[in-house]
Order: sequence, then C-alpha cells, then structure tokens
Amino acid sequence: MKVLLIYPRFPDTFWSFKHALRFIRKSAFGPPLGLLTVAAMLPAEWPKRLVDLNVTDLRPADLEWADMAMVSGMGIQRESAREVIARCKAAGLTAVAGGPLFTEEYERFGEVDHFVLDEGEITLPRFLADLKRGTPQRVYRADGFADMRQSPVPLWELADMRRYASMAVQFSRGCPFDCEFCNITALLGRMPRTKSTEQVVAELDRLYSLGWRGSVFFVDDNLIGDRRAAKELLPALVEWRRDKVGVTFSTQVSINLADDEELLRGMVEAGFTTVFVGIETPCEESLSEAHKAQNLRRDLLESVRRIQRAGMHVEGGFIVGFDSDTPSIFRRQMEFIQQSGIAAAMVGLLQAPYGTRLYERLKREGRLTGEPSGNNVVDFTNIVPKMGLEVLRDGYRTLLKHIYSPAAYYERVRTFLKEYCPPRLRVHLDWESVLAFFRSVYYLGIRGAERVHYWRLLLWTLFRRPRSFPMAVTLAIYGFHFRRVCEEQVLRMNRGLPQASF
Ligand code: B12
Ligand code: SF4
Repeated sequence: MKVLLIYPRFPDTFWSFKHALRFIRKSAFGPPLGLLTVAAMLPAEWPKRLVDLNVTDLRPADLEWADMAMVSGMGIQRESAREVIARCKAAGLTAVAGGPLFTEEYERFGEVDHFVLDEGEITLPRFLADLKRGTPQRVYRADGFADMRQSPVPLWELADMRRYASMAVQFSRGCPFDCEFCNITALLGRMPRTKSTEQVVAELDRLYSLGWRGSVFFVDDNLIGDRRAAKELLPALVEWRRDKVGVTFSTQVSINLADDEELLRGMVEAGFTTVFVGIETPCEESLSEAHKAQNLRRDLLESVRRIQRAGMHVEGGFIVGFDSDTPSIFRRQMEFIQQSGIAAAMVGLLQAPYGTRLYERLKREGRLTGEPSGNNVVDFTNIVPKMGLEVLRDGYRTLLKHIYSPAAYYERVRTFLKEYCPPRLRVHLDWESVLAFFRSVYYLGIRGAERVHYWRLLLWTLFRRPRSFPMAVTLAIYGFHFRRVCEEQVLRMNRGLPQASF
C-alpha cells in the first residue's frame, strides 16, 4: 500500500511566521509531527511520502503514485483540507483522515472514506487490523487516552528538514488545569501522560543523527503539567546536550513555572531558550470566570520577569472579550503587555472551541453564533460578547494597532532585554543567521517603516546588552511578521510595507 501523508496549507496567521521565515529562507515553522508519528505506526514495508503543503505542492505525480491518502490538520487548515481531500478522491485514492480538525468536526467531511480519530496510538492499529481483514469501518474513536510509552519515534526522515525553522518533539500530552475556553483537556485529558526519558533521548538522538542542528520545539501542551516528570527529564537533557552543537529547546508552560526555582534553573540549564505562557488577562474577575486558577492571586508581571531573569524569552497568549471584561480592558491589556516586555504577544478575541466547557455554557445561554474560526489572532468570534460585538472589535483593533506599532513594539523589546539574562550557550553561528541579519538591515533598517526604531534598538543592545544582540535581531524580525499579520488580518491595512520577496 503506497501512502501519501498530506498536511494541508496554513493561511497566513500569527503563528505561521511566514514573513519572518523568509529572512532565514525557511518555508514553515515546524513539520507535522502527528503525520510523522502516524507514519511510524504504519507497516514498515508500505512505501510512504510526506507532502506538507506548507513547504511543497501536491503534484499530480504524487496522486498517481499513491493508493491511499492520510490527511491531518487543525481547524485553521479546514479549507485547504477540503481541497486536498477532493483532489485525492478525484484521483481515486482511499482518503483517511485524523488529527484535531477531524476529531472535532468529522461529520463535515462527507468525502472521507475512513476517520481515524483521537490519538492514533489507539485508533490506528484497529483501523489497520480491520483493513487487513477487509472490513475497515468508517469511524474509529478511542475510548480512553494513549500510553505515551507506546508512541513510536516519528519518521522525521520523511520530511525535508532543510525547509523547516525548527523540529518538534513531544514529551507529554494533556494538562492538569481546567481553563474554560481550552480544548486541550477535552482532546487529551487532564492527567498529563509522558514518554519515558529514554524515549525522548532516543528521539533527540535520531534528530541529531539525521543532521538537525537548531531549535527543537517540545510541543507539549504544558511541559510542567507533571512537574515531577519534568524534573526527571531535565537532567537527561543537560547530559544529552553536553557533546552536541547548535540544539536549543522551546516549549509551552503554565505561569506557575515562575514559582519553582529548581524547575526554572533546570530548564535553562537543559537549553530551553523560549517558553510560551498563557497569561490571558490582567483582570482577576476574567481569570476566575475562565477558571484560570494558576494565574490568579499572583503578581503576573513579576512572574513573567522571574522567567525572563532566569534566562528565557517569554511569549504570551492574551484574550479579550470575557464576560467580566469592560471597555477598560483594552487599556489594561495594552499597559500590561508593554510593561511585561512580552514582544510576541498573541492577542485574540475569546472564542468557544468545540468540546470546551465554554462552548457548552454559551450554547445553554444561546450565545453561540457559529463555528470557531480556528485562528486566534483575527477580529472574529463565534460568541455574543457581553460588551457588544462592535465595542469589542473596535477595542481589539486599537489594542493590536498600538502594541504592534513600531514604537510600542521596539520599546517592549527593550523592556524585555533589560530584564533578560541570556544563558551562556555554546555559539553555533550558521550562515543563515548571518544572512538573516543582513537581510534585516536591508528590509527593516533601510527600507522598513521601523528603521529608526530598528537602529536605536540595535545600537542600544550593542552597547548595553551585547550578549543579547542575536535576540534583538530575532525579535526585530518577528516584529515585522507580527505587524504584517495584524495589518493584513485584523486592521485590513496595506501601508505598502516592503514585501520581503526573497
Ligand atoms: C505544535 C503545535 C503547533 C505548531 C504547529 C507546527 C506544525 N507544523 O504543525 C504551531 C506553534 C505553529 C501551532 C500553531 C497553531 N496552533 Co497549534 N498546536 C500545536 C500542539 C501544541 C502540538 C501539535 C503536535 O505536534 N502534537 C503531537 C502530535 C503527535 O499529535 P497530533 O498532531 O495530535 O497527532 C496525533 C493524533 O491527532 C493522530 N493524528 C494526527 N493526524 C493524523 C492523521 C491521520 C491520518 C491519523 C490516522 C491520525 C492522525 O495521531 C497522532 C498520534 O496520536 C497542539 C496541541 C496538541 N497537544 O496536539 C496545538 C493545536 C494543534 N494547535 C491549535 C491551534 C488552534 C493553533 C493555532 C490556530 C493557534 C493560533 N493562535 O492561531 C495556530 C495555527 C497554525 C498556523 N500556522 O497558523 C489547536 C487546534 C485545535 C483544532 N481543533 O484544530 C491545538 C490542538 C491546541 C489547542 N489549544 O487546542 N501549533
Ligand atoms: S493551562 Fe493552557 S493547556 Fe492547560 S488547560 Fe489552561 S489553557 Fe489549556
């Protein structure tokens, strides 16, 4: 059986990093780890090809070659997934679909032959066994959660690694918290399940032996969801990196990381350089409405700074539009984001994703207006907000316009660098980074609307924080992307910024 593993195209969004990736000549942020994991669970003798539409095209020759298409995706890839499935069916392939998009809304994809939903470690073996017997069913669902210790080493060799900015590894799934708007707990449960330390080390060894030297994203929902397990893993990562060059880590964590000195130190020592933290809002009423208990009754700014001072770059998720939010929330968020020095601030309108407690509550209250968009940074919501949709959208646009204006953005980067204590990493200066710097000089420092801010930041960093210079350049490039996405997606502006067409 010849299998095409197809990952649909992402639209141009906040996390696509499209405008930033061009500076380092990469096509996508990371490979589709779900499909690479599925590939490792298929019979070894089946020929397999990965077609990630974010880095390549689906060619007629691929469709002619294959017998079966296995499609994955998130909600945001819906449209591209529809097109892919239609092409596969027109070419006579058996279409099999799995992953979060289909797990949540498979009824909307009539053309698909087999849905292998939830965690593939449970449902895929059942599908394969039925297929062998000649009795494959239409829908496979799991009745529990997978044992991560049974998850195989993903087949990264199917991916053209040169096209990606980072590689992905997964240690745990699930999160112990219970935020009302989050569908992670519905998809993956509240009891974090982990791989063994040996599995993770074996995966990193595999990536390294395939030649990967660069950033590795631990795609955990919350790496410290099981703190004891995280503390067991970290020393092994320290040991692993001892004789390795050029590999750093990033991940997602809850804010209570700031309370645990041992974890903070351990993560920095293990090579974690960036963490994404769901901060959501400085408004206590909204946090308690969302059941975001871990963010309550703490000085959120101080927590962020503690992580920055330990040596990690903090990215943050923010939400406006909670029932408890009043129109003053926009100013409060603006001030908080500026003071936190969180350059990569993903701000979205509250949406109700399928499977969440928020979805169920708003359904009962008759306040749902349609399906969630799947994109967090867009002036759309599928709920009727208490403050009124127009007030919410106007406030949101003003907020984004402000925080991604060059003056506010570069000011924020400087606030961060004042706090940040960069870890001593063994330097691995690759040509792509050097070229990215020169591209930033041309596109941001010469042609960019932000040129004055760009040069001020670079000079300030050079004299005051020389060790943070690479970080300053990286954040200047990120800022270009975030501004472009906000202008195109939310503010519907096209100010004639230079196209980074290289
Ligand atoms: C890594 C990640 C990213 C990376 C993506 C890298 C990439 N190339 O895919 C980045 C950071 C770019 C990202 C961005 C976003 N993400 Co994201 N992301 C994740 C995360 C944390 C891990 C995904 C992963 O690699 N998992 C590991 C693999 C092994 O698991 P898996 O993909 O689920 O695959 C398993 C099963 O689903 C199944 N399976 C998967 N595919 C298939 C296919 C077949 C045929 C079969 C049989 C089985 C199968 O088998 C696998 C093994 O069990 C998940 C959360 C999560 N825990 O899954 C969110 C998640 C996928 N993201 C989500 C969202 C919403 C987004 C954003 C829209 C957020 C935003 N702010 O805008 C953006 C959109 C991306 C974009 N470019 O615009 C949602 C999707 C919800 C949904 N219903 O679609 C998730 C589930 C998080 C959440 N809060 O709910 N994301
Ligand atoms: S802490 Fe993050 S992953 Fe965990 S439930 Fe809350 S939003 Fe979801």
